[in-house]
Amino acid sequence: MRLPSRTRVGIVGAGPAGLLLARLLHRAGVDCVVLESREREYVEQRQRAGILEQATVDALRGCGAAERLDREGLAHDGIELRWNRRAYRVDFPSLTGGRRVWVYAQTEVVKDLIALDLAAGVPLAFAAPAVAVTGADTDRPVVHYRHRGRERTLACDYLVGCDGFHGIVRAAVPAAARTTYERLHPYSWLGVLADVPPSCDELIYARSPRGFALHSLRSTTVSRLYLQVANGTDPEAWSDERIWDELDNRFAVEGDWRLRRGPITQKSVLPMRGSVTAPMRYGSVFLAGDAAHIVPPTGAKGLNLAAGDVTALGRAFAARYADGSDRLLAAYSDSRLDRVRRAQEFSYSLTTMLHTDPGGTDFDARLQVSRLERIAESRAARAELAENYVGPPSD
Ligand code: RFL
Ligand code: PHB
Repeated sequence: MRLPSRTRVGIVGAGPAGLLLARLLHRAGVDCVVLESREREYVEQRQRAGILEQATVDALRGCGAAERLDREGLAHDGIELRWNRRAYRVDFPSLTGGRRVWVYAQTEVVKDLIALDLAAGVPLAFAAPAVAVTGADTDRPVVHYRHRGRERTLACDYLVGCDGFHGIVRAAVPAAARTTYERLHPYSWLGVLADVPPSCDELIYARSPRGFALHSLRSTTVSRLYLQVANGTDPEAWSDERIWDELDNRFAVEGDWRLRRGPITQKSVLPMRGSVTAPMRYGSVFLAGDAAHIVPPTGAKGLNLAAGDVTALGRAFAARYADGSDRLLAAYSDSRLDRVRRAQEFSYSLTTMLHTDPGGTDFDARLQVSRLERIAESRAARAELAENYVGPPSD
């Protein structure tokens, strides 16, 4: 594929944010170019999110990217909370006016979007790392990147950093023009993928004195499980048997529920952090998705926030090129930061309710149990959890 040296919207990063934005822009007739540092195979296999909110599903449907999701995605109407050997189900539709979530892996969203973008002829280059941005404060930002052994440039009207937490676009905004707000939690997740049918119909979030555990799934034959571990944990220090024993212990519940065991095919450790960079716009440069904000994965919000950001940007660029209106572009940062703050608060509150703080005391543990019991007792507390979990209705 020949890559143009100029375009209207330059996009750095072909994760869900960059790929969905490219799809939306293509449908709106706005030229764009996507530069991705990794190979296609790597991007398509990277294990990450599993839960899509209604608004994300609607956004994918709205741009014709949900054909396989509608066939293979699993609609989920609730989650189970566990603590003190007790299980409690939170039902979403009855608490949120009918909303629910979908289990459809990020790997599959990414595969679907790559296939559609390439079939539509969107210039999407893999193994093309952006190395620098110049002219961020002008109306002609330029991305410098490498491709097939050559140094190249892409001049754009607008540049969107969809290059994740470790990307380079955020760093192109002068330090004095941005502020990053951050909270690193004193624990991480050990995430595993196992070739075994899920042991539950719905996700299980468990608080135990030994730490948090989550049972999720990728399909009817593949389970996805997470364990709270100490920061700096080496995944190889955890044998399969130790992982299953620890999961058994943390999910323990009255009654005859059993955790199915099977071969573990992948293990990785991820730190738990909340981070927001504001504003999300500087001159002609915009930040979207993990490039602008990270949430601890407990609330399953990261991918959904990324999709929300680019849905707003797609609309704003469409308006800009249809009738010259900058109104939506001007509103982007403030309106998205409102949403991001809500998701941060929810993710923080779920995280701190369910994880064992290594510096915490019995007092803190009792407060956590009290918060869980309040959810079981009060419809209002359940509705608060459910509304945040399923996310806002699509607009
Ligand atoms: P991504 O997916 O990190 O994509 C960024 C892309 O940019 C590329 N890149 C560059 N390309 C060119 N030049 C450069 N200099 C570049 N630097 C980087 C990278 O290679 C990459 O392809 O960011 P994006 O698109 O904003 O998407 C965000 C989501 O990936 C992320 O928020 C979620 O995965 C978070 N998350 C979850 N979110 C949910 O909504 N629901 C979940 O259930 C959920 N579970 C999770 C998660 C994240 C996890 N991890 C591993 C962090 C579970 C886990 C375990
Ligand atoms: C996942 O399936 O990877 C997953 C599900 C729910 C979360 C986090 C991760 O809260």
